[in-house]
This record gives sequence, structure tokens and C-alpha cells, in this order.
Amino acid sequence: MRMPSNCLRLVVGVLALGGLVLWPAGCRSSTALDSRQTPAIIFDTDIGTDVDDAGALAILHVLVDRGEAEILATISANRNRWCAPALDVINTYYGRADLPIGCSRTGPDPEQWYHPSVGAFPHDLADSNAAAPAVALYRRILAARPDRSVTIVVVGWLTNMAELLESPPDRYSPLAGRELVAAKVKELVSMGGRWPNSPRDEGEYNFTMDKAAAYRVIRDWPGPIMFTGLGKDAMTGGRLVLQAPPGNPVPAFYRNFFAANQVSERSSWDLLAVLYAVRGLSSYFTAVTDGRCTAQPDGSHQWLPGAPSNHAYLAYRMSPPELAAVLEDLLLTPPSGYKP
Ligand SMILES: [Ca+2]
Ligand SMILES: [Ca+2]
Repeated sequence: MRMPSNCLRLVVGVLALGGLVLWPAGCRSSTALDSRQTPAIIFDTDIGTDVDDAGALAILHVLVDRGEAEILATISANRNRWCAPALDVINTYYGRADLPIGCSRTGPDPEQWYHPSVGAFPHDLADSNAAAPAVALYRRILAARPDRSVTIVVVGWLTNMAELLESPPDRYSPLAGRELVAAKVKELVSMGGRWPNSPRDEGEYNFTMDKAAAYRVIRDWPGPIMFTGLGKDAMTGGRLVLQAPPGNPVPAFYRNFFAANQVSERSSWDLLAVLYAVRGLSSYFTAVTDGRCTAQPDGSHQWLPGAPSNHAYLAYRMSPPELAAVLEDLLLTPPSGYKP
């Protein structure tokens, strides 16, 4: 088990004591401690730049099929024209063809690994510009939900979160963005950062792709954030591309990425963020909660040990290969109602 040195002061007693709340004063509770409530999740992604986004959305659908979570929307922070169609392909395969899809109009637009396969699978959203504008969709969904009930899992850059925070009142809610987030969002799970600190003079991909957004969200987000930088050594996709049925689009996206990069499996950063967002710490993770993250405008970040804050970051409890096996089993689980 890999564990940063300052994990020694973790509240891992929580796990050993079966969920009895022993967090220090001022320390927030975790989804792991609140298994009574099924998390209602908005999935926010930079789908296209890497293939773990497809795997992450696939396992989220499987966990929803199992009754472990509810999915409210899938939203891209990447404005590439193929992002929304790729999301629609995956949602459709898992039986949720009408799940709301949003897309940024302002985010970065890097290379796409998915588009050669999108046309081979059923979907009805032809272009990202036909998807709802991301921030408007966030505001519509959040305004209609009970207070403190929504988990947002961001497995890409933080463009949509920054714009949501700074959004004005509109026809959906009289609240400005920061107040709307404070009222409705239970937890932001951000797959970003290298913990406890980014390497000297260097940020992390999701934070540096939109540096200004990462800086503003880390500084201004009014509620709990769990940063999950884990997954580099949890390799998945190898069994998926060999064993999944031909109608499954997710292994097709993996094959595109594998061929372009001459690899046969891929790290699982985004899948682990989803696993945490749905199942909490479980037996998989521990959380470092004593301190807070500070970010710089250049996209770098640093963990400052100290009193518990609204920030925490995730550490391994289970080994990366064991976690990879959990994830690959979920990737190979067919949609509910699937008939070969
Ligand atoms: Ca659709
Ligand atoms: Ca991603």
C-alpha cells in the first residue's frame, strides 16, 4: 500500500470502527460515512484527451444499474465537437439514451481519440454544439435538487466549475453560482493534483489545462472537495478489449487509444475518482484531511498541513493492482437488461 508520510495522522479509525464517526472537530464527514444515501452524481469530463474518461463513465453506469448511485447528467469541459456524441454513445449503450448532456463552449479543444468509433454505435447527438451549454445545465439541475444532495465528479479540467461558481442568477435560480453550489452540492470530487505537492515548477494535467479555473475553484469553492490524484499504477482496459461484446463502444474507444499510443492497458485515474464518488473510502482508500490545498495561478499546488478544512485528498488503502481488478470487473459488467 502506497501511503504519504503524513497519512499517519489520518482518521483511518473510522474505517476500523465500521463507520462510527470519529472525525476530529472541524473535519468534514465523507461519503464513506453516509452509506444510507445513494449519491446523485453529475459526471464532468474532458472526454477525448485520454481514454480513462470512457472507462469512468462506463463503471458509473454499472454502479447506477446496481442501485449504488443515481446519475443526473454527463457534461464535457472539453468543447471538441465529438465530446457530446461520445458521451451519448456510452449513455445509450447503458440504456440511458436521454440522459442530459452538456458541453462547454469555452473550454480547451485538444485532440480526440474517440471520433473514429463514434459513428459505429447508436446515438442521436451529432455534435457538441447540439448539447446544452454546460453552466446552464448545471444551474437547471442543481436548482431542482434537494439541498446538499449532489455529488459532482470532475475527471477533467475545472473550467465548468469555475464558470458555475461565477454564474449570475438566471431563470433557474435566484442564487448566484457560489450560493447555488453552497446550497446544493454535497461534495466535489476532483481528479486533479499530485499529492501532497505538485513537482517543483510543474502542475498536474487537469489543473494546468485550465490554470485559471483550477486556481479559482481551489480558492473559492464553498463546500467539501476531495482531490483524487490516484490511478497511475492501476492499469485497466486490457481484459476489456479482449472480452467485451462487440456492441460495447467503450472497448472500441480503448482500442483507438491503445493503437495510437502503442500500449495494451491504461492508468485508471478517472475510474478511481468515480469509485470514490460512489462508494466512498470503503476498503479502497484513506483520506488525508488535516490541512488544505493552496493553488497558484500557474497551475501548481501545495498541501499545507494544519487544521482540517473543506479540502482532503485520497490515498491508497488497497493496492493499485487489487483496485485495477475491481475496476476491470465493473468494466466487463454488461448493462442491466443486456441480451447477448
Ligand atoms: Ca441521446
Ligand atoms: Ca479525464
